[in-house]
Amino acid sequence: MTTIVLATQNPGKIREMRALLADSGTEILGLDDLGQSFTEPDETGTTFAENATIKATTYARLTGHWCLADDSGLEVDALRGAPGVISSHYAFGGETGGRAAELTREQRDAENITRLLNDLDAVDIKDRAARFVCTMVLSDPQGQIHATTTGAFEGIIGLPGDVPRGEGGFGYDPVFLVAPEHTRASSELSPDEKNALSHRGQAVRAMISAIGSIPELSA
Ligand code: ITT
Repeated sequence: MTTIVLATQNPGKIREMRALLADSGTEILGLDDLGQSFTEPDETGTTFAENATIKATTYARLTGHWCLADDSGLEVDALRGAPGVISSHYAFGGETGGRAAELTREQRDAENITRLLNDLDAVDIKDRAARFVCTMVLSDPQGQIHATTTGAFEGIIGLPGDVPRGEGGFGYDPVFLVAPEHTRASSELSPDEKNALSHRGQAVRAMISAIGSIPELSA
């Protein structure tokens, strides 16, 4: 069985991707399973595809394994697509150093949510459409790309007082009300429900189908 390493340092993504890839016919490892620590590559791209490519190819060359990377984020229509590729560090203007580097991931997520709700303060509920998007890239150990897949998950950003809520997921899930009902935040879905609907679930399912036509991985 060929090994695929999940090229992400985000535990929320690892949890979801492991569940989604359980029946992929490949051995799935996280970076943590390799017994060494890795410096995160700079995500200098301006698109999700560019950043997913940077992560997949960098970690593939460093680990010597096939690597699957996820680059994802939240796009809010009223903010002309922001936070977009800087979703993980939105409250810090996209800066990964300085104060952002001293905080935990959970603290950064909380500051990102506060910033988002403030930015949308004057925006009516009917104009709060948003979506999570995801691009996944699969690289071989030499850094050659073999597949790129995408997914999108539609919803709206809830009004302060109604959100944040729920305990599941990560990132912006506590403020993202899932379309078409907009009655539940994605943090209120079970892991299986979120994976069935989400941008990441869609991208992984397309990736499993792509893996099926790569001879080295489907043997
Ligand atoms: P890696 O680069 O190590 O994979 P990261 O968290 O830095 O981890 P990204 O640069 O792709 O990853 O940023 C994705 C951000 O978008 C993530 O930190 C969340 O803020 C947000 N996001 C993506 N998918 C999400 C989801 O399913 N639920 C909630 N927020 C999500």
